[in-house]
Amino acid sequence: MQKQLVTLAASAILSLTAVSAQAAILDDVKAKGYVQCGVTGGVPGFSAPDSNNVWTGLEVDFCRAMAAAIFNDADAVRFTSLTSQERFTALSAGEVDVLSRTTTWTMSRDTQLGITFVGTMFYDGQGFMVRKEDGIASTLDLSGAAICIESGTTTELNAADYFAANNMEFNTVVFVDQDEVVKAYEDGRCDVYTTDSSALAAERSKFANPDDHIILPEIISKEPLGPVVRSGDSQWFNLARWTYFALLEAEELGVTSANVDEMLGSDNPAIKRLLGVEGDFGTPLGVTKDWAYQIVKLVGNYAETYDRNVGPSTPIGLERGLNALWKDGGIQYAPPIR
Ligand SMILES: N[C@@H](CCC(=O)N[C@@H](CS)C(=O)NCC(=O)O)C(=O)O
Repeated sequence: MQKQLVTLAASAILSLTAVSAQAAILDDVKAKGYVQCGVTGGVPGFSAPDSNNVWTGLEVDFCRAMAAAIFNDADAVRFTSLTSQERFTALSAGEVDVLSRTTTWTMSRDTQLGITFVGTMFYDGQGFMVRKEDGIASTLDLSGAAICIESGTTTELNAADYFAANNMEFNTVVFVDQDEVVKAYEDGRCDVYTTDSSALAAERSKFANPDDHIILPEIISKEPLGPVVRSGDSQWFNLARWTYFALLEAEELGVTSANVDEMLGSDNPAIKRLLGVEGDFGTPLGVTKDWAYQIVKLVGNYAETYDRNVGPSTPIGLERGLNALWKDGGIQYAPPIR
């Protein structure tokens, strides 16, 4: 009997803790008035400060979209630059509310660090860059070459696997900071620079002579990049996850920042639900029913953020590829809002 009481008391404490943990982050964010967003030190197109020190990029837009949903103000975000090595500790320690930083969703990260991946904002894969003048045509020609790599990344692990699997000599030069990696490659201390292929394109766009460098054709890994939150707060997780889905759903339904006001009058029931004209899908997330309207109005849909940050007309120049919506041959897919 006594044992049962103790067990009951323990489970009551546990569920109380779970309830308070559940509401904590959104309440804190509302109280302080902004979302603290963990980003890179600067990867153009993904998260980088522009010439006026304003953060822009696909990953930045995700945080801006969360702020739009919470505050009707996409600028209610502050950014913290984090290296690959420090990013997970910063998130676990509560230094940031969400991490939106070229971060690959892997099983050990998702299950062993007290953090939870929200979704895949960008399907990527690891590639290799070399100097054109070196005449290298394939990653299989890289045995023994000096390879510049950032530490604390999947990049290191994938490259080690790939070289071992192909019986190639693995010779790395490892740095904590991305700028050091790129500088070492530019200074000729390494023959090869390897990272997520989107970031190779982003870095190459910053080089003095981008055409002197080529990205080899092989992609050696899956790098699903997405936002991450602390585990144990389902309200905050749901808000993050449905912010991502709302960006996709808006694209799928043809709702853009330019036409969203007009779309308020649409007869399409899916558009009415997305924009909060019919039903209330915001209150259960802890925000108002026009949460997705605010996201689209203030940030745009997924295609808009993709196109202005990393798309073919930007210096990064990435086709949609896997990141197209499912109905256009890609794998970006949002469950229905209903
Ligand atoms: N996606 C990989 C690599 C992430 C990564 O750190 N990439 C580098 C190259 S793009 C980066 O973002 N560096 C930015 C920085 O260190 O500020 C991972 O999650 O481990």
